[in-house]
Amino acid sequence: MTSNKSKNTGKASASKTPSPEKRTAATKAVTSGGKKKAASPKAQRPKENKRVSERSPEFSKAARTEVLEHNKTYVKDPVNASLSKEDKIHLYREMIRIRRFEERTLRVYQQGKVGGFLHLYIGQEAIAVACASIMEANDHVITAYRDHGIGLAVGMSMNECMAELQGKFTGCSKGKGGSMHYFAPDKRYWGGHGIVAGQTPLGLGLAFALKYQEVKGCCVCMLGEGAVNQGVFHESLNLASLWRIPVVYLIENNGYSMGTSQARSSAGAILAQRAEAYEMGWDHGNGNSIYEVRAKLAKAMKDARDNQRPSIVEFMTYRYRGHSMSDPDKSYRTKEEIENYKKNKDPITLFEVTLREEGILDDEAIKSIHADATAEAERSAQFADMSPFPPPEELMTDIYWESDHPKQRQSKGTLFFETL
Ligand SMILES: Cc1ncc(C[n+]2csc(CCOP(=O)(O)OP(=O)(O)O)c2C)c(N)n1
Ligand SMILES: [Mg+2]
Repeated sequence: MTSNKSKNTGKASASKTPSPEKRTAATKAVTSGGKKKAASPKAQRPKENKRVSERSPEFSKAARTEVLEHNKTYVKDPVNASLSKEDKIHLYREMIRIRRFEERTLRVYQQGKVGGFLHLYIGQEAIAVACASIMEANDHVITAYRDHGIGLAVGMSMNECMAELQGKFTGCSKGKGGSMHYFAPDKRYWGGHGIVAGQTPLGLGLAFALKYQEVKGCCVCMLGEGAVNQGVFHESLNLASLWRIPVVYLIENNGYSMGTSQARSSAGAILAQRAEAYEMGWDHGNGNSIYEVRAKLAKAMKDARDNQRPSIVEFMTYRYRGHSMSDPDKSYRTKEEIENYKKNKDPITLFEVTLREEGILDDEAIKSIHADATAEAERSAQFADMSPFPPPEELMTDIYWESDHPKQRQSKGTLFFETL
């Protein structure tokens, strides 16, 4: 086992960032603490919502000026300066694909075809797409249950994702995982985990394996801001720093853990700063700006790969929909707050404005990208409808008691070391 006690230099990789935006969350008591017995997702299913597109038609002038000014800095970062016109269109397309997919899953859920929960990623697309776009050949990624966005971004097909949601055999986990358990080991994507912060020691383990095998790479471990107070996260940070494990903890700070705002649950404004306690690097930025996420995350990942320096990078973002489909989303935040994000900070609109300004996108191209993504999502819903459920004997496969030893293995899954 490799142990390395030399110290990281703390804030070295942190850039000067403004205080996180003050969120105007309503502070009224919420029900997510567990007093009310959770009704089944089906029972709480909201009525069919006709307006499924989250795309805001108007984008304020002030917001437009702000984003163009903001991106002037980040477009020059080497990781962005090297992007071709096609690369940029690809990033834009991937964000649209995620949004259209999520909107389609919402309808599928409302039609009663999804068992269990459904946590939508709408509003957070820039982070997943940025992350996948800078992963190198030996980099890995793992996340929590809000896992559709990164799944599509690393290259999973809408078909296998949509089928998984509906418990179909053609799904990525043969219909046995559902929304919270997307996996694509061939793409070095390790899921899809329902226990808050449960993925944080696993991400550490993936990164440790890289170090142990002397493979140059890193693991990006995504987590919500609600996971930072879990003990296991701190145990993971401790070992990451002590053994210099190439892991990057990427906090997607959408302001809420279920119905609890950050202000009500966590001490300190910038959560990534907690890295200092472990002598790790940290950074903080705007998660709605894909250029900024790419610039800051690329730096952290490079530091992990090249110098075995783990870090925490936190990006401020927002989810437009409730925590999950069973969240009526009425008691803990205001409609105005949600509208403000859609209207002025939407990651897709921000990038669209930027790419128009750069002369890369025009009305026609935008229209066709949207139409393609909508059609692809529609096809995936049809694919899932036509797919079979797993046969009963599948109940006894892919379960924990199966040996992982190469000679005794019964499962057909992919093990981590086989991907190296
Ligand atoms: C250990 C544990 N405690 C509680 C829960 C219930 N729970 C599910 S999601 C969630 C909120 C997490 O919020 P955050 O980490 O901010 O992620 P987000 O949903 O915003 O993406 C909670 C408390 C759980 N799944 N696991
Ligand atoms: Mg959150």
